[in-house]
Amino acid sequence: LRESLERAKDRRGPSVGQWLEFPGYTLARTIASLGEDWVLIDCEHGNIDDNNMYLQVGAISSSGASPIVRVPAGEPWMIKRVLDAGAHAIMVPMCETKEQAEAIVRAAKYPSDSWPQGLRGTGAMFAPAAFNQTGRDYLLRANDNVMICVQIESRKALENVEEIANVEGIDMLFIGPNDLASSLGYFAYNHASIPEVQQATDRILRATLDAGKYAGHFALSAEIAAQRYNQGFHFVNCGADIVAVTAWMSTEMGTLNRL
Ligand code: 3PY
Repeated sequence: LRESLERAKDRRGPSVGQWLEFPGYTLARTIASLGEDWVLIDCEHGNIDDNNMYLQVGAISSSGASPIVRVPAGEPWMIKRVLDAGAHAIMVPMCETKEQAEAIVRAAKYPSDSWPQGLRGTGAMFAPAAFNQTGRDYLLRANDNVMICVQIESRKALENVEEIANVEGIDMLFIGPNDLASSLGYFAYNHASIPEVQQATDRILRATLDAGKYAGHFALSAEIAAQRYNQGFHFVNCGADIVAVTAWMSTEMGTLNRL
């Protein structure tokens, strides 16, 4: 994951992924074999329970992509389970203040010399395999290897974005454009055409780059993903399972009805 983000930082191509809303080992394995850098398991909005999250993390890592899990909220117990499953990164929705960002970092770090304030408990039985590491190596290196991404997707987060971006341990800021538009008082799906949302997007991107962090943006097509990469973002999805399945099936049904 980090390699793909560094590639994007050098402007040698985006860090690209796909987004899972459906549960299932087989689905995750199939999608993770398409050659993307990462696959995100959405436990905030997707129909993915704890057991399926564990199965999908294993399926994705064994296919050579990085498993990233979006947790339902920034609760330490949720972060712990996801990291113990072997997630290479966590994405936390609705981070709005520097204090919340600091609490997320504490929850994701083992106590160590460089992170004495870390709160993560030891007991990651499955995570080492997801990194091809021994248990000992995982424990020694997880604080450096596991990445922490927070979503900036509300008016309050926007007001505090410079402070959030500078929190030590936060690796990436990711814009959820639908929630951001909604919180700014607009219809979520119109986000791309609303000047105030785009100005907010520019401010978040600038704060992220100024802090030397990675910037991510949600996208549901290759075209939008490319636009966001060309704008300066590093990390973009270019679809989601439910969007792909419904779009393809309804197009085929429409075509058949016209034949
Ligand atoms: C948003 O667009 O608000 C997101 O968080 C993407 O899922």
